[in-house]
Amino acid sequence: METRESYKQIGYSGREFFQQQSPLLGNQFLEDSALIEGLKRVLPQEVYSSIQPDLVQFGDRVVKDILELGRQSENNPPKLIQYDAWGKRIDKLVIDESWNTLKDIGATEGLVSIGYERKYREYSRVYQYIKIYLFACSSAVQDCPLSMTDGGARLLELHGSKELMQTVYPHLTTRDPKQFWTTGQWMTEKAGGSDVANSETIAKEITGGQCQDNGAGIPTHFVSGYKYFTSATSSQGAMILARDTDAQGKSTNGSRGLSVFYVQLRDKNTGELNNIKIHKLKNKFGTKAVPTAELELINTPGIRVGSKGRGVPVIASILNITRIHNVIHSVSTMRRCVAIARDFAHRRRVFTSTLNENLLYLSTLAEMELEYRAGLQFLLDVSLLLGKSECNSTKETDSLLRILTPLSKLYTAKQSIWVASEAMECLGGTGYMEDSDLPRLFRDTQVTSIWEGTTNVLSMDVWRSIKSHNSLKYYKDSITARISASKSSSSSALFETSIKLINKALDLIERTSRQVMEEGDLQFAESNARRFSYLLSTTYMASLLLEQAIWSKKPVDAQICERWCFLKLQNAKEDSQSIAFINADEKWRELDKVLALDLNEKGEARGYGDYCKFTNQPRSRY
Ligand code: MFK
Repeated sequence: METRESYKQIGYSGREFFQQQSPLLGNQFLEDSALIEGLKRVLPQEVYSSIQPDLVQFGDRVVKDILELGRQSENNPPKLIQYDAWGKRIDKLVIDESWNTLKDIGATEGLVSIGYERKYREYSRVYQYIKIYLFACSSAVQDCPLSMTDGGARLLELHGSKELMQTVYPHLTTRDPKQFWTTGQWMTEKAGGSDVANSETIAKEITGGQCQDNGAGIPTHFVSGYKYFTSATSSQGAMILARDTDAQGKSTNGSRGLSVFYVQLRDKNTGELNNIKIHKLKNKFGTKAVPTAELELINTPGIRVGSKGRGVPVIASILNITRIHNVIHSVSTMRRCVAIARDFAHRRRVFTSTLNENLLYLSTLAEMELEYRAGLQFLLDVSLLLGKSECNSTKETDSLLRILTPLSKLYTAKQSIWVASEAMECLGGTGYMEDSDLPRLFRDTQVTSIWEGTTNVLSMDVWRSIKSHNSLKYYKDSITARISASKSSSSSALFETSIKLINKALDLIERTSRQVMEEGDLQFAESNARRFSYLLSTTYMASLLLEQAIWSKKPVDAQICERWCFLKLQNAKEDSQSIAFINADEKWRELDKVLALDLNEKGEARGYGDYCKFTNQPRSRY
């Protein structure tokens, strides 16, 4: 194929030097075969046909203007100017215009609104979240404020007063960029991150009309306290956790004393902060364009949302949304990393061949792609469940969503960190260089295992969901339903090994949960919580890959499911040690190639080259 760049360049000395071509990216929807197949499975045909053109246009934008804006935002991170030349405290946040433009794009593309317009009923969430998935890695993590805005809209829908639904909700769910607001979620304090029961921020009831309508309605409380991490401080509003105090200053300890308050950050006329001092912008490992601050609220007017003392369950309605956004970001990172490493495989010649013929490179890339595909299935599944739960809540859907939200969040975060790290290695020394963009992707996804609850905190939340929602029953039911479907499928013979391994994993899950739930072995539960969550996640993902294979009827999808089970569920065998070597026979190596290069049925590779095969447009530098 013709290439735009030559492998050779003439140096100033007149000598010829080798010049490596950089990887390119094409339309991020059209080149994502696993996504297209997955969407076709989970969506009714008419919904898929209706949204497909929008996904095609957006898949193009995310490697063009959006990518450029994201890069600009990264290169111009936010700054805080605390004092003016005359010593007056101003706490001015200086935000690059590109960041605001990305927010505007978020509005016009419907990245929050699609989920609330519900044009496609329970399928709306899948549509919305796949758009954000396309956006995330190009957007300098603009998906962070959008995720909290999404959570804020859901919180208002569930717990907001009529007034807040009229004043704030329309701003969070509009497509008009001039009207669009984002909201933050301010929980974390120095004394309480995971353990929010230690929160010190207080809220005093306002009496006697001391406060005027500030754009969101008449404030009910003055909120005071120190918040240690406030993501997206450029937002217009925030949902804040604070402790109610009475006139004598008395309050209830623990999480039962907490409520949620909506705060309007800036004065609607002057644009100045409403009794808020920004003490510093956080010096973070990644997400550099996101203005995360440490700040103090000093009698900041707020409006209580939801019932008094129910702050944790009320704010959990945000957490349960933002945790799914975490899944989106993690899966998006895996996909972007694989896309870069795949294109590079076709361009990089080492030893005697290009990397697309190097067995070891293919094997590594195949494992990365496998992680991505399993993560993608998890994302599609929880997005659909969320849509179902919102449109037609049932005990089964809600309980399943309750356990799968922490599971998908904690597992995909770890997957993406591994995949991003491998992708850097795939590009060798250049992958470690800042301008290769791989370090940014790595740093930005490292936080997904910390944001919105660490792996350990979420593993304990899984046990909580089993206890409070009987969620393990619905979890097991959904897996056994897929196993039953595979048995009645015309290609059932292809699934035998997978089913054997899934059943073994289910046995181990059963024994573990019995030891905890029936024998009350809480120390065993706590010390094994992370291992148990991983087992629950990998087993569930195996069942989703099985469902995809049953649907597609493609033998290669059955092999992909089997590969996953083999690599991830072997440890479910009581006696097994992890296998040191795999019998990588011809069949195994062939699947490596299919996964690594995304070969179609004719054996043609996808996702590489100078021109996108689907649009004939030049592919973009990422
Ligand atoms: C691109 C992606 C962008 C992501 C956004 C980035 C922004 C980043 C900003 C942040 O990181 S914000 C900080 C996030 N912080 C956390 O996620 C806190 C982690 N800690 C937990 O999740 C703890 O488990 C929790 C604070 C919930 C524990 O609180 P408690 O009060 O000690 O728990 P408890 O007593 O078990 O639960 C209190 C109530 O809440 C119970 O209801 P009931 O009173 O009716 O029994 C629980 O059932 C309910 N609850 C807890 N977790 C829930 C929940 N309800 C529904 N869903 C949940 N997940």
